[in-house]
Amino acid sequence: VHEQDPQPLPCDKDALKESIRDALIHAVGKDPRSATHRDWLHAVSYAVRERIIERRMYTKRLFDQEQVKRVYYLSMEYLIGRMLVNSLMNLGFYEPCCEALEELGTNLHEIVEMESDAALGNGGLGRLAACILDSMASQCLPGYGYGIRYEFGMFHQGIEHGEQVEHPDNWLRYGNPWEFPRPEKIYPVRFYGYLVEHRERGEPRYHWEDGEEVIAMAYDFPTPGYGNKNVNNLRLWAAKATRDFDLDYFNEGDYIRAVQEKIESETISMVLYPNDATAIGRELRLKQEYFFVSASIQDIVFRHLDLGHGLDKLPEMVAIQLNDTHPAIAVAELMRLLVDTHELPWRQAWAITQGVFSYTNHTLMPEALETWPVALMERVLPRHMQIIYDINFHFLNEVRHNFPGDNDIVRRLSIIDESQGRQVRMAHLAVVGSHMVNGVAALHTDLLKKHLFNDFYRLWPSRFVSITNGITPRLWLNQANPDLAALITRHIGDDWTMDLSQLQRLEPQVNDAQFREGFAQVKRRNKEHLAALVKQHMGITISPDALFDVQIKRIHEYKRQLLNVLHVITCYNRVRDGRAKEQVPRVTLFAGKAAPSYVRAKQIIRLINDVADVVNHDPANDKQQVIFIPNYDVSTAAVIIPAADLSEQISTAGTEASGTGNMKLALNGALTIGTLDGANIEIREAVGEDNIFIFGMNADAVAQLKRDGYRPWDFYAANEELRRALDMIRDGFFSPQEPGRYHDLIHHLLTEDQYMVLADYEDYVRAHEAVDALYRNQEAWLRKAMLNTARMGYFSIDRTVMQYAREVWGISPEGWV
Ligand code: DL6
Repeated sequence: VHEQDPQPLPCDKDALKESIRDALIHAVGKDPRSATHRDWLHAVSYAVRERIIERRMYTKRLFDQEQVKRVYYLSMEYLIGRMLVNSLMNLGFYEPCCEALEELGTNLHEIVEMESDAALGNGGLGRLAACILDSMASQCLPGYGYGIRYEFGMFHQGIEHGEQVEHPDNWLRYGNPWEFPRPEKIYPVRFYGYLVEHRERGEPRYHWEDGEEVIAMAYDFPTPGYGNKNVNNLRLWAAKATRDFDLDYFNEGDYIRAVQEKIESETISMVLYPNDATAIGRELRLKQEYFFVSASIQDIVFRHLDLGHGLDKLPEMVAIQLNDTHPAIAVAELMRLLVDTHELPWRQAWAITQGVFSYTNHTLMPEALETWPVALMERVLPRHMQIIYDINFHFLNEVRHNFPGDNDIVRRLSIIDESQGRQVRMAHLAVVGSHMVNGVAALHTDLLKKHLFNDFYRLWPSRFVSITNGITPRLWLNQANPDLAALITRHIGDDWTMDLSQLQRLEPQVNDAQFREGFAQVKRRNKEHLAALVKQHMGITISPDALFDVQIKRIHEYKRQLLNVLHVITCYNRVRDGRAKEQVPRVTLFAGKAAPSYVRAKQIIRLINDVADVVNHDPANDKQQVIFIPNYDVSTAAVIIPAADLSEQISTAGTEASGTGNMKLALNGALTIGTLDGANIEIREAVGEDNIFIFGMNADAVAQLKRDGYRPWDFYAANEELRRALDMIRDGFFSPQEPGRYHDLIHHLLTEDQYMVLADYEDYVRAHEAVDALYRNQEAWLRKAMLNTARMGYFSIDRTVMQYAREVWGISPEGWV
């Protein structure tokens, strides 16, 4: 604290009350007597952010002074959710703030509902980025996030006549108290244009000229850590026109044309592409990627130099993590800055670049792997294309040296894919430009080494590590499930919030009837809470006595919501046949968005709703309800997860890189029914195989069946219940007004069934019978649910981040403050 600094603002109830009232009048401009919930929301947020920004300044000074190595996380997506309660809990202001608001005649629970989710991401990848930011701040690690300040985040999903309709997410409409615009923090970003070559001291040098220049302007989102005074920063870039109006056009009297250029530049950061697990391949997407990468790399280099370090010290002071390949162009951008702007020799620049970057792969799915046509790259980023050629030239020389005479491996490893038009393989650029590459679960990393990156692995085995994903216990247990958090804290204290392995101390409590009772009551209340939400938003009454069977995630064929639907129909048929005596009453809950252009995923949503319509309205069916909760987002997840009994993690083995919903649900005491895919394998190891329902083929069996020639028809022919369910869908039983609605879907399943739904059906139904049997014994179920919670400590994001810190970023707790 410097002498001239003001005293830090006090954080007791009275001080908060004063600040809130002051903010309401002076910042929001409202009379307390007529203020709405939204006005109060903004007033509280301003009162809280004043205190956050103070801590941010101290944190920055400390990191500068201590000359710490900084970590920069580059991600196209951050799925943050609401910020007020998270900030209050991290800062320890939650209780005093509740009291302050009570005294001001309002109530925190009501006003938080007015806050929009910051939904700047699609799913797992973006949520992981948000968890990593929380962990870095909470563990006092000097970690900065960089991304895009999308004007429109993930679309709002409506369901009309059973179908998904997309509405724009205008999350900034009422202003955003959590961001600090930095109009002075701007960087130019160039696109298109051409290169001018000249020679300096015999060396060729390039000038990238003309084209289109856009300004990237910073918006800072300070991110407070939990239970400490550390506040890190997430810097998101917005695109601004270089000149607000093109003066030439303006002077010529063409006012509209003058404004048009401004609008076109600013579209770059306008909207998040709502695609999960598919590469987009659009020019605007490439521009988004380069836009935020260029601004971030310029900012990182500027800060490094500003702190007085030489460029040779970059790898010592800076680690940059590439969250998937979306920011992979950063490798070429740093090379451009080092070679063209700072005039470093190529070899030195390359050593620095490789020393700085590391890359996380999040998918094996071929359709998600980014490639860009060389022609497009040449046009949009001519200098980068040239740098990529040079990187590839040096790299392929190394390959030839290591595998003399093997031209095939050269072709396979090349950054340029020549097989179907010339394409830049962004994953190859990321691997070549990084010193470490990681997968996000043990199986996933294994498959990366065996298949996708096998040649790279043979070349550089020590470059590959596995770092299993994690989740933040601050949001996914402490905040989302306050009653369970309080129960746990009463028994083992609250150290678990920062050391989740402490949960194992709950294991002995499994034999304590009182604890079991407490655990059961918490689950019951959470189910009532979810039932109230379903009633409020959908007008449907569901009974908390039923088993809540939950599948919440993006709608995608590989995640196999269809398998779940087939089981629902099978159970329904058993009810109709009077063969459902053993079945426990169930509510099968689905939630998730489909990419707007993904026709089959949207059809799956429609099918779920069609099946729900029939099953829920059959008066003879007292065993089943099917619910599709619209607009799945972080806030909805925080209500569903604590209420779940059963967690559906049923992707085809070898397709889900890790999953993180599986972790959130198990931590909150849901039992998993799942395949041996992604992190499910490690969850099984952690919770014990008696406490999880595993079914279906493993990744080897899937690969074998594919090699042998998979014939889904054989499975259809061999299983009567499966046949009946598929026939009902195909023949319009669930869509009588349009009997042919699902012809194509069923035809596809019977002829292709790429994700082997039919092959895993029988074992899935068997596993569900085991679920029913266990659920009938409530005490046995409860014990297993508690063991799940007690044994999930390993899946804390703090463990994940610590592993990155030590194994990838080259920093250890001793290295930061
Ligand atoms: O690593 C976070 C998350 C994993 O848990 C999911 O299994 C995986 O599907 C997801 N990957 C993507 C891929 N997008 N791209 N590219 O979202 O990452």
